[in-house]
Amino acid sequence: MRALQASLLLCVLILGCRGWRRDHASNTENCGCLNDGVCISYKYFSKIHRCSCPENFIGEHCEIDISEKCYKGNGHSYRGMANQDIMGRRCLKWNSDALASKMYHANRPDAVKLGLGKHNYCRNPDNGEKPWCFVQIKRMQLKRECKVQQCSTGEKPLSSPTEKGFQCGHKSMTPRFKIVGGNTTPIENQPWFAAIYRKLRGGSFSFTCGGTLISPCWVVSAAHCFPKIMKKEDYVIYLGQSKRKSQIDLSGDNQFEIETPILHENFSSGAIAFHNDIALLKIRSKTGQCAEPSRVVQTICLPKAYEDVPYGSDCEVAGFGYENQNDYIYPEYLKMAVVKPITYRQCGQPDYYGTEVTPQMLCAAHPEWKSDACQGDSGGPLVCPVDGRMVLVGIVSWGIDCAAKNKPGVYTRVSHFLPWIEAHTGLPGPI
Ligand code: 4AZ
Repeated sequence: MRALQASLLLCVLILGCRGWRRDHASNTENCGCLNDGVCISYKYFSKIHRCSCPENFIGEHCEIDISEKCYKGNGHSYRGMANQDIMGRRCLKWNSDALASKMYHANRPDAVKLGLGKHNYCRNPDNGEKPWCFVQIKRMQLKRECKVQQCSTGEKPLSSPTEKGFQCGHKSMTPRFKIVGGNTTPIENQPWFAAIYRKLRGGSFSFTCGGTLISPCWVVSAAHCFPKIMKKEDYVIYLGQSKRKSQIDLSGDNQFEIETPILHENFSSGAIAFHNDIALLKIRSKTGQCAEPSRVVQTICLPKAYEDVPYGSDCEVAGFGYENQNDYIYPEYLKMAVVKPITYRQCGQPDYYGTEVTPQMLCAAHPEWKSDACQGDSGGPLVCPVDGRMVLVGIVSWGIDCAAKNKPGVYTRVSHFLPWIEAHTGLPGPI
């Protein structure tokens, strides 16, 4: 390192750098220049390399973008130069000795990939909510969110959390045939599905409800899955699993705990219905990270506020719920069924649910009452296709029996809770 600096100084002072030559072929091996930076070596000392950066980029690897004034999505790819926390405190350099014992610092093997280096610019290496940095507060180095704006993205068709690497509503695999009755499905076909387990009195865990990943750090579920007597420590959430867990593995991949549970403040139970049956769960892994995208983990798109999919759309409900109403064990593998949303008017008929159903709810059923959500599917997703992507239209909430004539499944109508979701997660509105 020192030799390189000395030679650069020599070059600048004596030779005016005319001795540097482009060295395209060895770019990746020798320099690792990013953003179209070109690896150059000094012709008299050909083992000495550096990156020559295009306009707007600086840094050893041209990794810093001086023109990036705001961050996109959750800022995982932000490479700008904001360097203060929201209180205006100066960020510590990622290579400072004080951060050596932290999880994120400039000496990690993947530091360049994460945007960490010999600088104090805000980054989001853990794929959290927004760029952050460490600041010195008394004798501690604490992680703090940064003073940096999210880029405004203008009007796009869906509210789609587009955090780096996630492509909401896209499946990595679609079954070749259309599933009509309920059927077993690999998680790749429902990669937003979250399985929620609850601690039993003996200390073991048992499957309790479904949920849906709406952004790297947030799962949405039903409020009735979280009785007041339970603590957040009593739950474990898994993403990316086709098979229901009969035991919780401690080192589990894609295993999350609840950092913050937010139950709707007006949640209540009626005679048979649940009202405002929605909960947001901020998730984090044992190492403090949010979800990472993969073939088996994907976010779902959110609908636009108060906008519905057409009645009669082929929507999908997924879960580990009972296969028949009188069952007493949950299936081993994830299942899904195709159901169609029906109008509030029809669902409110006296032979359906009468006045129990409200406009904050959405009913959906199989036209011949052959498939439905059932006990244990609560909290899970009802997703429908919109412009080639899947959108979260409902959250499994309640119903009389399962697949019974004139008794559709009833779902929390997500489009009516979009302002509530935005207010509590800070997720961007329709983008
Ligand atoms: C339940 O108990 C439940 N058929 C969820 C959905 C339906 C019935 C029961 C809809 O979790």
